[in-house]
Amino acid sequence: MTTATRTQPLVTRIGGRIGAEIGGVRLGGELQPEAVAEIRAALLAHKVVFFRDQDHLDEAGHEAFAQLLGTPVAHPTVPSADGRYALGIDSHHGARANQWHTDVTFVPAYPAFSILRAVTIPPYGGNTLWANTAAAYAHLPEPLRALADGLRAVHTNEYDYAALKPDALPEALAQYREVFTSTKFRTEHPVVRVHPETGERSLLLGNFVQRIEGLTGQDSRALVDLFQSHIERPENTVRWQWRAGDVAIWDNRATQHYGVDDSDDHERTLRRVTVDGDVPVGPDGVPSRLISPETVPDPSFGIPSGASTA
Ligand SMILES: O=C(O)CCC(=O)C(=O)O
Ligand SMILES: [Fe+2]
Repeated sequence: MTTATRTQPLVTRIGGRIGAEIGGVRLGGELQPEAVAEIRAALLAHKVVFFRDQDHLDEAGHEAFAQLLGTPVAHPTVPSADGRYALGIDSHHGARANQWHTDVTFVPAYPAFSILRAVTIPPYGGNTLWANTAAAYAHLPEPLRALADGLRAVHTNEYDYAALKPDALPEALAQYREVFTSTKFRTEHPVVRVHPETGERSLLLGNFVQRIEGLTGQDSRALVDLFQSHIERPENTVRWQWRAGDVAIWDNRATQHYGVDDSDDHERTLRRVTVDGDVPVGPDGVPSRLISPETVPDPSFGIPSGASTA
Protein backbone atom coordinates (compact mmCIF):
# COMPACT_ATOMS: atom_id res chain seq x y z
CA MET A 1 0.00 0.00 0.00
CA THR A 2 1.30 3.44 -0.85
CA THR A 3 0.74 6.53 1.20
CA ALA A 4 0.81 10.06 -0.10
CA THR A 5 4.17 11.62 0.56
CA ARG A 6 4.41 14.95 2.29
CA THR A 7 7.22 16.86 3.85
CA GLN A 8 7.48 16.01 7.50
CA PRO A 9 8.61 18.81 9.80
CA LEU A 10 11.69 17.63 11.66
CA VAL A 11 12.05 19.20 15.09
CA THR A 12 15.53 19.34 16.65
CA ARG A 13 15.90 20.85 20.09
CA ILE A 14 18.64 23.43 20.58
CA GLY A 15 18.55 24.46 24.26
CA GLY A 16 17.52 22.34 27.23
CA ARG A 17 14.74 24.72 28.21
CA ILE A 18 14.02 26.70 25.04
CA GLY A 19 14.45 26.60 21.28
CA ALA A 20 14.14 24.12 18.43
CA GLU A 21 15.05 24.14 14.77
CA ILE A 22 12.45 22.85 12.32
CA GLY A 23 13.58 21.37 9.02
CA GLY A 24 11.70 19.96 6.05
CA VAL A 25 9.23 22.86 5.80
CA ARG A 26 8.69 25.51 3.15
CA LEU A 27 6.83 28.30 4.97
CA GLY A 28 4.01 30.17 3.22
CA GLY A 29 0.28 30.42 2.85
CA GLU A 30 0.09 27.02 1.14
CA LEU A 31 1.34 24.98 4.08
CA GLN A 32 -0.76 21.89 4.86
CA PRO A 33 -2.86 21.96 8.05
CA GLU A 34 -0.93 18.97 9.48
CA ALA A 35 2.36 20.84 9.11
CA VAL A 36 0.85 23.98 10.67
CA ALA A 37 -0.40 21.90 13.61
CA GLU A 38 3.06 20.38 14.10
CA ILE A 39 4.73 23.80 13.97
CA ARG A 40 2.23 25.16 16.47
CA ALA A 41 2.79 22.23 18.84
CA ALA A 42 6.58 22.68 18.61
CA LEU A 43 6.16 26.41 19.21
CA LEU A 44 4.11 25.85 22.36
CA ALA A 45 6.55 23.23 23.62
CA HIS A 46 9.86 24.96 22.78
CA LYS A 47 8.71 28.64 22.86
CA VAL A 48 10.84 29.71 19.87
CA VAL A 49 11.36 27.77 16.65
CA PHE A 50 13.79 28.49 13.82
CA PHE A 51 13.66 27.72 10.10
CA ARG A 52 16.61 28.03 7.72
CA ASP A 53 16.47 28.68 3.96
CA GLN A 54 13.12 30.44 3.65
CA ASP A 55 14.49 32.89 1.05
CA HIS A 56 11.40 32.38 -1.12
CA LEU A 57 9.30 34.35 1.40
CA ASP A 58 8.36 37.92 0.56
CA GLU A 59 6.07 40.24 2.53
CA ALA A 60 2.95 38.61 1.08
CA GLY A 61 4.14 35.05 1.79
CA HIS A 62 5.21 36.07 5.28
CA GLU A 63 1.76 37.51 6.02
CA ALA A 64 -0.03 34.57 4.36
CA PHE A 65 1.87 32.18 6.62
CA ALA A 66 1.07 34.36 9.67
CA GLN A 67 -2.61 33.97 8.84
CA LEU A 68 -2.29 30.22 9.40
CA LEU A 69 -1.34 30.90 13.03
CA GLY A 70 -3.96 33.58 13.76
CA THR A 71 -4.97 37.08 12.73
CA PRO A 72 -2.06 39.37 11.80
CA VAL A 73 -2.03 42.70 13.62
CA ALA A 74 -0.10 45.86 12.81
CA HIS A 75 1.99 47.57 15.48
CA PRO A 76 -0.26 49.93 17.46
CA THR A 77 1.88 53.00 16.81
CA VAL A 78 4.76 52.34 14.36
CA PRO A 79 3.63 52.46 10.70
CA SER A 80 4.11 49.20 8.82
CA ALA A 81 7.02 48.70 6.40
CA ASP A 82 4.66 47.43 3.68
CA GLY A 83 1.53 49.37 4.54
CA ARG A 84 -0.13 46.26 6.00
CA TYR A 85 1.27 44.37 8.98
CA ALA A 86 5.01 43.97 8.64
CA LEU A 87 7.22 45.95 11.00
CA GLY A 88 10.69 46.80 9.71
CA ILE A 89 13.63 46.17 12.02
CA ASP A 90 16.27 48.11 10.12
CA SER A 91 19.65 49.03 11.60
CA HIS A 92 20.05 51.91 9.18
CA HIS A 93 16.85 53.45 10.50
CA GLY A 94 18.15 53.15 14.01
CA ALA A 95 15.93 50.26 15.12
CA ARG A 96 17.60 48.41 17.99
CA ALA A 97 15.92 45.99 20.31
CA ASN A 98 18.80 45.51 22.74
CA GLN A 99 16.59 45.37 25.81
CA TRP A 100 14.88 42.26 27.17
CA HIS A 101 11.21 42.57 26.27
CA THR A 102 8.02 40.84 25.26
CA ASP A 103 6.49 42.49 22.19
CA VAL A 104 3.82 45.19 22.69
CA THR A 105 2.94 44.45 26.35
CA PHE A 106 1.76 48.04 26.78
CA VAL A 107 -1.66 46.96 25.41
CA PRO A 108 -3.91 44.36 27.09
CA ALA A 109 -4.17 41.75 24.30
CA TYR A 110 -0.59 41.90 23.08
CA PRO A 111 0.45 39.52 20.25
CA ALA A 112 0.43 35.76 20.78
CA PHE A 113 3.12 35.07 18.19
CA SER A 114 5.82 37.08 16.46
CA ILE A 115 7.31 35.86 13.17
CA LEU A 116 10.66 37.43 12.33
CA ARG A 117 12.28 37.02 8.90
CA ALA A 118 15.91 37.89 8.20
CA VAL A 119 16.41 39.87 5.00
CA THR A 120 19.94 41.30 5.33
CA ILE A 121 22.30 40.00 7.99
CA PRO A 122 25.64 41.59 8.96
CA PRO A 123 28.92 39.67 8.51
CA TYR A 124 29.23 39.28 12.28
CA GLY A 125 27.11 39.86 15.37
CA GLY A 126 23.45 40.82 15.35
CA ASN A 127 22.30 37.61 17.05
CA THR A 128 18.99 37.47 18.91
CA LEU A 129 18.41 35.87 22.32
CA TRP A 130 15.15 34.48 23.68
CA ALA A 131 14.30 33.54 27.27
CA ASN A 132 11.63 31.10 28.41
CA THR A 133 9.52 32.98 30.98
CA ALA A 134 7.54 29.84 31.91
CA ALA A 135 10.78 28.00 32.78
CA ALA A 136 11.90 31.10 34.70
CA TYR A 137 8.70 30.92 36.79
CA ALA A 138 8.88 27.14 37.25
CA HIS A 139 12.48 27.32 38.52
CA LEU A 140 11.83 30.10 41.03
CA PRO A 141 12.09 29.08 44.68
CA GLU A 142 8.59 28.50 46.05
CA PRO A 143 8.45 31.70 48.20
CA LEU A 144 9.27 33.81 45.14
CA ARG A 145 6.61 32.05 43.04
CA ALA A 146 4.06 32.81 45.75
CA LEU A 147 5.18 36.45 45.87
CA ALA A 148 5.02 36.85 42.07
CA ASP A 149 1.56 35.22 41.91
CA GLY A 150 0.03 38.15 43.81
CA LEU A 151 1.72 41.03 41.95
CA ARG A 152 0.49 43.26 39.14
CA ALA A 153 2.57 45.64 37.03
CA VAL A 154 1.91 48.69 34.86
CA HIS A 155 3.39 48.51 31.33
CA THR A 156 3.77 51.54 29.06
CA ASN A 157 5.19 52.40 25.63
CA GLU A 158 6.47 55.70 26.95
CA TYR A 159 9.67 53.75 27.27
CA ASP A 160 10.80 52.63 23.83
CA TYR A 161 11.84 49.02 23.08
CA ALA A 162 13.71 49.68 19.84
CA ALA A 163 15.84 52.43 21.30
CA LEU A 164 17.99 54.37 18.93
CA LYS A 165 21.72 54.01 19.17
CA PRO A 166 23.19 56.16 21.93
CA ASP A 167 25.12 58.13 19.30
CA ALA A 168 21.95 58.93 17.32
CA LEU A 169 21.21 62.57 16.72
CA PRO A 170 18.88 64.03 19.35
CA GLU A 171 16.46 65.14 16.61
CA ALA A 172 16.28 61.59 15.18
CA LEU A 173 15.74 60.22 18.68
CA ALA A 174 12.98 62.72 19.37
CA GLN A 175 11.32 61.91 16.03
CA TYR A 176 11.40 58.15 16.62
CA ARG A 177 10.05 58.57 20.11
CA GLU A 178 7.26 60.77 18.79
CA VAL A 179 6.15 58.00 16.42
CA PHE A 180 6.54 55.16 18.91
CA THR A 181 4.57 56.97 21.59
CA SER A 182 2.08 58.75 19.28
CA THR A 183 -0.56 57.05 21.40
CA LYS A 184 0.57 56.62 24.99
CA PHE A 185 -0.65 53.31 26.38
CA ARG A 186 -0.69 52.18 29.98
CA THR A 187 -1.89 48.70 30.85
CA GLU A 188 -1.95 46.74 34.10
CA HIS A 189 -0.99 43.07 33.72
CA PRO A 190 -0.55 40.30 36.26
CA VAL A 191 3.17 39.58 36.87
CA VAL A 192 2.28 35.89 36.46
CA ARG A 193 0.29 35.05 33.35
CA VAL A 194 -1.59 31.75 32.95
CA HIS A 195 -1.05 30.64 29.35
CA PRO A 196 -4.37 30.31 27.49
CA GLU A 197 -3.25 27.22 25.52
CA THR A 198 -0.79 25.33 27.74
CA GLY A 199 -2.04 26.40 31.19
CA GLU A 200 1.57 27.09 32.20
CA ARG A 201 2.36 30.06 34.39
CA SER A 202 4.98 32.50 33.16
CA LEU A 203 6.54 35.76 34.36
CA LEU A 204 5.15 38.76 32.47
CA LEU A 205 7.68 41.61 32.74
CA GLY A 206 10.22 43.09 30.27
CA ASN A 207 11.26 46.61 29.48
CA PHE A 208 7.80 48.13 29.07
CA VAL A 209 7.25 47.68 32.82
CA GLN A 210 6.97 51.00 34.59
CA ARG A 211 6.33 49.79 38.13
CA ILE A 212 4.76 47.16 40.34
CA GLU A 213 1.33 48.21 41.62
CA GLY A 214 1.21 49.34 45.23
CA LEU A 215 4.97 49.69 45.74
CA THR A 216 7.32 52.64 45.96
CA GLY A 217 9.69 53.25 43.06
CA GLN A 218 12.64 51.73 44.93
CA ASP A 219 10.85 48.56 46.06
CA SER A 220 9.27 48.21 42.64
CA ARG A 221 12.64 48.42 40.84
CA ALA A 222 14.22 45.92 43.24
CA LEU A 223 11.43 43.38 42.69
CA VAL A 224 11.39 43.81 38.91
CA ASP A 225 15.18 43.33 38.84
CA LEU A 226 14.89 40.23 41.03
CA PHE A 227 12.38 38.47 38.79
CA GLN A 228 13.95 39.76 35.57
CA SER A 229 17.34 38.34 36.63
CA HIS A 230 15.75 34.87 36.85
CA ILE A 231 14.30 35.26 33.34
CA GLU A 232 17.72 36.20 31.92
CA ARG A 233 19.63 33.29 33.49
CA PRO A 234 21.55 31.62 30.65
CA GLU A 235 19.83 28.28 31.37
CA ASN A 236 16.52 29.87 30.35
CA THR A 237 17.83 31.29 27.08
CA VAL A 238 18.78 30.38 23.54
CA ARG A 239 20.83 32.44 21.09
CA TRP A 240 20.33 32.41 17.32
CA GLN A 241 22.99 33.32 14.79
CA TRP A 242 21.04 34.59 11.79
CA ARG A 243 21.54 33.86 8.11
CA ALA A 244 19.55 35.70 5.46
CA GLY A 245 16.38 33.71 4.76
CA ASP A 246 15.98 32.46 8.35
CA VAL A 247 12.65 32.73 10.11
CA ALA A 248 12.12 32.68 13.88
CA ILE A 249 8.69 32.33 15.46
CA TRP A 250 8.16 32.80 19.17
CA ASP A 251 5.34 32.36 21.61
CA ASN A 252 5.18 35.96 22.80
CA ARG A 253 3.08 34.84 25.81
CA ALA A 254 5.91 32.74 27.26
CA THR A 255 9.13 34.49 26.19
CA GLN A 256 11.21 37.62 26.22
CA HIS A 257 13.85 38.42 23.62
CA TYR A 258 16.83 40.69 23.05
CA GLY A 259 18.50 41.79 19.80
CA VAL A 260 22.24 42.08 20.36
CA ASP A 261 23.61 45.39 19.05
CA ASP A 262 27.16 44.36 18.14
CA SER A 263 27.44 44.56 14.35
CA ASP A 264 28.74 48.13 14.17
CA ASP A 265 27.40 50.01 11.14
CA HIS A 266 26.71 46.93 9.02
CA GLU A 267 23.28 46.68 7.50
CA ARG A 268 20.84 44.43 9.33
CA THR A 269 17.24 44.25 8.13
CA LEU A 270 14.47 41.99 9.38
CA ARG A 271 10.71 41.99 8.99
CA ARG A 272 8.29 41.09 11.77
CA VAL A 273 4.65 40.08 11.51
CA THR A 274 2.69 39.57 14.72
CA VAL A 275 -0.45 37.53 15.29
CA ASP A 276 -3.10 38.73 17.71
CA GLY A 277 -3.32 37.45 21.27
CA ASP A 278 -5.91 37.50 24.02
CA VAL A 279 -6.17 39.40 27.28
CA PRO A 280 -3.92 37.78 29.92
CA VAL A 281 -5.28 36.47 33.20
CA GLY A 282 -3.37 35.99 36.45
CA PRO A 283 -3.46 32.91 38.72
CA ASP A 284 -6.50 34.47 40.46
CA GLY A 285 -8.34 34.74 37.12
CA VAL A 286 -8.23 38.55 37.11
CA PRO A 287 -7.60 39.86 33.57
CA SER A 288 -5.27 42.62 32.47
CA ARG A 289 -6.75 46.10 32.43
CA LEU A 290 -6.29 49.10 30.18
CA ILE A 291 -5.48 52.23 32.19
CA SER A 292 -5.14 54.65 29.25
CA PRO A 293 -5.79 56.00 26.57
CA GLU A 294 -9.44 56.90 26.63
CA THR A 295 -10.11 56.41 22.93
CA VAL A 296 -10.08 52.93 21.48
CA PRO A 297 -7.49 52.49 18.75
CA ASP A 298 -7.98 50.30 15.71
CA PRO A 299 -7.34 47.35 15.92
CA SER A 300 -8.59 47.25 19.48
CA PHE A 301 -5.85 45.01 21.01
CA GLY A 302 -8.35 43.63 23.45
CA ILE A 303 -9.42 47.07 24.59
CA PRO A 304 -13.18 46.88 24.99
CA SER A 305 -15.04 49.77 23.37
CA GLY A 306 -16.25 52.15 26.01
CA ALA A 307 -13.49 50.83 28.27
CA SER A 308 -13.19 52.54 31.60
CA THR A 309 -9.85 54.21 31.92
CA ALA A 310 -10.02 54.47 35.67
O1 LIG B 1 16.47 42.84 16.24
C1 LIG B 1 16.26 41.79 16.85
O2 LIG B 1 17.06 40.87 16.91
C2 LIG B 1 14.97 41.61 17.61
C3 LIG B 1 13.92 42.54 17.11
C4 LIG B 1 12.68 42.50 17.95
O3 LIG B 1 12.69 42.77 19.11
C5 LIG B 1 11.43 42.07 17.33
O4 LIG B 1 11.43 41.74 16.14
O5 LIG B 1 10.41 42.03 18.02
FE1 LIG C 1 10.71 42.49 19.95
